[in-house]
Amino acid sequence: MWIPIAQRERGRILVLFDVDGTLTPARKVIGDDMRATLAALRNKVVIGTVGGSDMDKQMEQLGSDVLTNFDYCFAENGLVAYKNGELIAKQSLSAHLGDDVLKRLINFMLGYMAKIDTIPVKRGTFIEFRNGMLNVSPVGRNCSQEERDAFEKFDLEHNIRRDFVNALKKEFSDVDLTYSIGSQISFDVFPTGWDKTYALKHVESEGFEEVHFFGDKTHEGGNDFEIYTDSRTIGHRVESPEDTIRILGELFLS
Ligand code: M1P
Repeated sequence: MWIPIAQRERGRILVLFDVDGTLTPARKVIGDDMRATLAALRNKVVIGTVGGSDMDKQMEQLGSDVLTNFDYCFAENGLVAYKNGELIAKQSLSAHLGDDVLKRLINFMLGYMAKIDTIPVKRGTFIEFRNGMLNVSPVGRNCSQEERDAFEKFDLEHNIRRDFVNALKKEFSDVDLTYSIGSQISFDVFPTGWDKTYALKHVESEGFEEVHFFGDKTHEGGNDFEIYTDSRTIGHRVESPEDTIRILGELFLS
């Protein structure tokens, strides 16, 4: 059982975490060391997730008890937001963009992907329609772990995702969209401003004295960049979940 926020030693401090590459290896499950570190941390400060993925994937990776193990869970960059296990906000991409724009976008993406012939394999689920974003994967989201790793390597050499994003930017210069290459096989597309800083809207009125953010994709174009460089956060760049544990130890647990 965790200590109520008011009784935590440093309960005016909020520590937010990216998921893939920060709390877990990309798309894999959380380790026992990280679980124990977060449980100890939660006795001192307030903790939350800010993932690019949807809530189902946070549950797969962080456990079905994720909503009770974190004070805040922000999925899809905070477009879906939970506080103390309760849903507090949900954004809608279709309401924001309108179906005409969405259809144009999806038709273009499917057409573009149909013409990519260089990648070694294609599987299924090329576009995942989420509450607040489209997640687009040229290899297909239901590829195996081996195919996922192979695509990432291939993409590093051949820039499939970078070229795809450039084509989208050109074709949809009239729509204010942001394209974010988050992890291994896909990129996210969402209205500009709906990046991870969106999650900060939900904590602004809570009066935290410090908001820390831990992430691995903090370079420009990475999906942690905006929140990591935001003036409202103290950003920590990590190389891996082990690195996150090390920095937490130094800052909060020693
Ligand atoms: O959390 C980072 C990214 O994780 C997944 O990326 P990929 O499947 O390409 O490894 C996706 O869920 C993506 O939306 C998310 O940004």
